[in-house]
Amino acid sequence: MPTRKPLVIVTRKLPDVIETRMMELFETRLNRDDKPLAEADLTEAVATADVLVPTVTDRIDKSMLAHAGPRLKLIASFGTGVDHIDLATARQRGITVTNTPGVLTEDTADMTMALILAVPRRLTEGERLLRSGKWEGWGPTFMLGHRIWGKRLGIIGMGRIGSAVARRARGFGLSIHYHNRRRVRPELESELEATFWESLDQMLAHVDIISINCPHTPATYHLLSARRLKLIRPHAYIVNTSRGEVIDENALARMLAAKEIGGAGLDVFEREPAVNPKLLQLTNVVLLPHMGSATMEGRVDMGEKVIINIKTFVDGHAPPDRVIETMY
Ligand code: 8YV
Repeated sequence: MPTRKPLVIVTRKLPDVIETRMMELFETRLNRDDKPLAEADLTEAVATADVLVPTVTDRIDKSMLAHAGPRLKLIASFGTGVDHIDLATARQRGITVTNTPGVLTEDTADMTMALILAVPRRLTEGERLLRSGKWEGWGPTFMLGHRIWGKRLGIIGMGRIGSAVARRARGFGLSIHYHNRRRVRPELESELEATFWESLDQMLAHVDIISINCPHTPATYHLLSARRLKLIRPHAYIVNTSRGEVIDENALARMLAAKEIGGAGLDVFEREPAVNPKLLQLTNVVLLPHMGSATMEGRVDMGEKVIINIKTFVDGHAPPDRVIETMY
């Protein structure tokens, strides 16, 4: 790293307090109007920065990294997921990648729990009806949803967020089932009274609510494929606060429309910000615009992490949140 202040290029608007601190510490180029960078502008940023601070909305793939200038040594991503960055190419080009894990766990778990509650209890459907002015008053069989207490929750990906979802879900009377690459520590399993399913197929056929909490990697792309979606019980619900790519969105929309799956709560989509038009027609889905971790506190914590990663790196130390490909 140079002895002058490093040029840090930030691709999106961050909280003011974070931008101010970055300006103090580094030569920082901000994106004040927050328009996602066009490909040419991102290319220019990659070619000139010492440190790039991208977000999930920037595709840093092999062809983008081919434009990396000799100065680019660190990509300090603002976010936990790193599926928008080609990690292997970054490594080959000697570029370190960091992310912001841990600080979004509780917020994302809250939003997951909110969707787990909202879909079976028809929360947004009821709200839409009331706002439309068509509510004619209470009735014994009006707006009946399904009970949450006593149902089985199947968590796909029992990492930090998956475990935080499980802790919340237990308070709502759900029993915890999970599928993960590795079985978790016995202490965690017994704390959560969680049942491990080595076979995802078998777990899918057994649970009432499915929550996706694994990262999107080549191994989890369309993990819920059309074939696997067919294993899910027709009354079951799917909640996804991870990445849209983990589910075959077309197949899901088709099956939801055909009532072959009970409902879905989706905060993420395969081609964001585009949403499969079929999903928009359905009443048995709750759709959110990727806001699982969107709290003021969370965004500031993420920004702090980005700053710490940059500062330690430019001071010649190993940044705390270095992303290693084998972690994914
Ligand atoms: C972030 C997320 O808001 O951190 C992640 O992986 O999905 C989001 O909650 C976004 O990625 C910021 O880049």
